[in-house]
Amino acid sequence: QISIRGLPMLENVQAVKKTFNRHLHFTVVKDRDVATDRDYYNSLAYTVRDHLVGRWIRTHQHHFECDVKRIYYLSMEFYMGRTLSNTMINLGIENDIDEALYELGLNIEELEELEDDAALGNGGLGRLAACFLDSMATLGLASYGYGLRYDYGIFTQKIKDGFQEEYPDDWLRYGNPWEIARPEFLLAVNFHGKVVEENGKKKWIDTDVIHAMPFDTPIPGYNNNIVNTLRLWSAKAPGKFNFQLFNSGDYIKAVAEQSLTENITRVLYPNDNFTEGKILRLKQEYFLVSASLQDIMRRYKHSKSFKSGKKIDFSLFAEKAAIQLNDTHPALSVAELMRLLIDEEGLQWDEAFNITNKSIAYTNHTLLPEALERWPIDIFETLLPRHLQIITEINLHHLANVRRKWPNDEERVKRMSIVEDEHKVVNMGYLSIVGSHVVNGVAQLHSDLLKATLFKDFYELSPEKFQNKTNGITPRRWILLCNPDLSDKIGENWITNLDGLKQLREHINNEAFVRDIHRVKLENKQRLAELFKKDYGVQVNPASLFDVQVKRIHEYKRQLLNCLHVITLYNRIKDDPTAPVVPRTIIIGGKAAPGYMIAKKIIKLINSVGRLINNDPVIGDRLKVIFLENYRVSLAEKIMPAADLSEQISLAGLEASGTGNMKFMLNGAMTIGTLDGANVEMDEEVGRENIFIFGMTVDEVDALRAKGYNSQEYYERIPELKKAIDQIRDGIFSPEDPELFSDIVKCLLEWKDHYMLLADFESYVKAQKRVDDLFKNQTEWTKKCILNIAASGKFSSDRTISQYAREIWGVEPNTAHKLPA
Ligand code: DL6
Repeated sequence: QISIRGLPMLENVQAVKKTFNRHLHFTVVKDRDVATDRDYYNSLAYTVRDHLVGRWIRTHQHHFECDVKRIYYLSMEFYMGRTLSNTMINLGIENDIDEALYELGLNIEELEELEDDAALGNGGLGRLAACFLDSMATLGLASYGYGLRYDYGIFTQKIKDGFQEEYPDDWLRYGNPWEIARPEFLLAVNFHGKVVEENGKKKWIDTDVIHAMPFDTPIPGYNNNIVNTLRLWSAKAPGKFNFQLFNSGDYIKAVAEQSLTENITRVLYPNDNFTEGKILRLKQEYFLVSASLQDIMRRYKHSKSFKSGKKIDFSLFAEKAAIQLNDTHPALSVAELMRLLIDEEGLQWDEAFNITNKSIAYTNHTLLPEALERWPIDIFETLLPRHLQIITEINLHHLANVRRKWPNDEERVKRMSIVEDEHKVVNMGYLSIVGSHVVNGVAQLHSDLLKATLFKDFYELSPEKFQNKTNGITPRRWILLCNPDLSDKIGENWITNLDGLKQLREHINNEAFVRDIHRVKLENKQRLAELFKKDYGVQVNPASLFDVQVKRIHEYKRQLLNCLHVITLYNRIKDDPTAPVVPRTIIIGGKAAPGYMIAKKIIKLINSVGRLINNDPVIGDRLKVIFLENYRVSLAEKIMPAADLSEQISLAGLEASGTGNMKFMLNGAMTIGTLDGANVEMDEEVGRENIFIFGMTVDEVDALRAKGYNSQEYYERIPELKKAIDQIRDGIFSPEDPELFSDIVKCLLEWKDHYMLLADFESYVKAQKRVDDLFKNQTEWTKKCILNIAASGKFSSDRTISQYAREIWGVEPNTAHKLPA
């Protein structure tokens, strides 16, 4: 079988070698006697980048000439991971490059490992934005990502004595060959000041100005010669920042203060599904919004329609620009676009609101109350006084609307107010809904719950606004790049049409094919086992069941339920050391927010349980527990291809979608999961006989809560559960500090077990037994894995983006559209 990566072309290989040597000499300024591996990485990155440049410029020209509608994806997070191999794959040059480096005596895989992840995201929300950029470029949409260029991305996690420690992620320390600074497009963003009225017009004056410097990263589509742009803003103090200090002669202090203003884009807030409410975060959000919207406006004004000197006609704005809000973090877009249109461009309120509403749409990514943004009014008063006025007025119009529909329902009016008088806060979710023409959730269940619970009143007011867009992942990174051997085995029609995988069902009784798929998985597991040996000094059995839970550590994701199962498996072996068992390697990874104490304790518990189990000679290689340090995109690329079992075990109703679940499925792992988020749709696609579903449904969770949930009952009734919890409480895993995990035990027994682990334990353990039974028959197991791969087509982000394009943005996606090479 010929690899889908094709054969290298001799003349291309020679050209690559020449360019590489030229960059080493002229760009990196080294010769081969003194060059380091990092110099080689940089020369390689510049060589690959050269292939993007012409395509990038031509894409811009093409979009300008055709005066297309632009799609703007505004997000506080873009979790991009590495760029080098993805770029080579999307441009189809990786074989030529591989061959050239080989001939130069260099190891490409070692060089690839030198690239730091661009980790400007926390988890699913940020990675989704990155997958969307890939799909938008592949589908030929004229799209731009807008975000912040944090100096420090998500912290580096180190595990010391089983505890998480956080270190700054200095990802730019060696420079970034993938970005281009664009000082010529620098913009001013205003803060503070006051609002005055002049000739009946509002003016925002006496503001503090901070400059936004754009850095552009190319986003190549797959095999279509399109290169779009991710524009990230970096804060820069204006030359004469704090004029008074400069004038008073305190030059040193004035310059030092400049660097303080640049703190706005210093660091990503490390919270997933949690809002910390710090002023610096609101400043970041406004900085992103204001710079991006000014940029969007500037592009609109310079578009071909107005080049001939025609008067700028804003009535066309929503036809030429779609602005998608990735959660409420960029919700200030509603107020800022109104401000730009009214205060800067002189439009009337109604026209401005109509344009704003038609161009903006909002995606909600969570129902968790602690993640919903509500900013205190007094912060707005000082930081963004003009925006507070605009929001207040939007709210007046909105509430008048509510009263028109429900004339005698002041309770409802109060509930629906964007400005919550009682708590003196602005509800950013409500602002986003009112300012948008479409609101969507990220999986069907989640979208239904939004309408039935969190946004029920708003759904009743404008049912036509509410949509679902089930999440997806890009097949380029999440199979072609990370699992080349599997990619080679499954044909190639799926790369831009993941539904094409359906045809694998026809091969399910082809023994040789099943054996091939089984071998690919085993080899991927062997590679991962080597990494465990090297990085953690733990020897695992590659034939054991690789049972994986990788995601942010959060109580609702229930890593603790997994841990209770691990302890149960351990106890069973100890109780009957001669009984046959299916050997398992339990792999858990993820970061806890630095201030989330219980989540950090859970990490410590997993490590402590692992320490006891991994060193117990009675257990041997029948059970091993690995906590993966510093889980991130580039590590996920090694984990997904090697997993047998994917743990998606959140309490039903709380995981909006999940996207890790999709990555595992596409790479041929079986899923054990609750009917939550996108698991529900995975179950529909693959069929209940090919997935391990357990636990309560959303309705059952609600019913149990309504009845009065008492976790103690389960503890008393289920001996294996009681034993595991008692062991944690009694310090079996922490003899050096027996009280260490008392909070965890209290969460489960005294503090109501909010995420209902105990209620789902029994059904989880039974489902795990079904997993073991199937794993004993490797052929049947592999067949089901193949059926999972075959059923994963729906979860391509190309499908997701096509739906956004047609149903929200009003543009037509097109995989066939190619620019000339
Ligand atoms: O939609 C992407 C991702 C979902 O897959 C996860 O289920 C969900 O938890 C996550 N949501 C957030 C919310 N953060 N805020 N705000 O990260 O979004």
